[in-house]
Amino acid sequence: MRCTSFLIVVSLIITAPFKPVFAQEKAISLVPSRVESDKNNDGKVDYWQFYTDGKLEKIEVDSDFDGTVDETIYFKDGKPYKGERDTDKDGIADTWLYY
Ligand SMILES: [Ca+2]
Ligand SMILES: [Ca+2]
Repeated sequence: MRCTSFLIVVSLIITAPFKPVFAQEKAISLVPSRVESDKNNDGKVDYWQFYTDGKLEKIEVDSDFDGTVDETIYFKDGKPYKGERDTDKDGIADTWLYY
């Protein structure tokens, strides 16, 4: 009986359809959606680049390193088209730049 069970298991393994297993069956995107930098080397991120499908969409900057974004630059087709700045540090943009 034991031998029969063993033979059944072995025959199932042998006749099972072979499917190779690859380490990475899913395609891994190497294009970042966000890049962060610490421009003043204080250990806190103060510069962000945002990408969609590999295209730069927006840059945010904390130019005075107080932990709050105070400048945003928007991109279209890889070129800047609009910028916003919060110069009085109230959290609301008060200066707009058009490229
Ligand atoms: Ca920093
Ligand atoms: Ca700031």
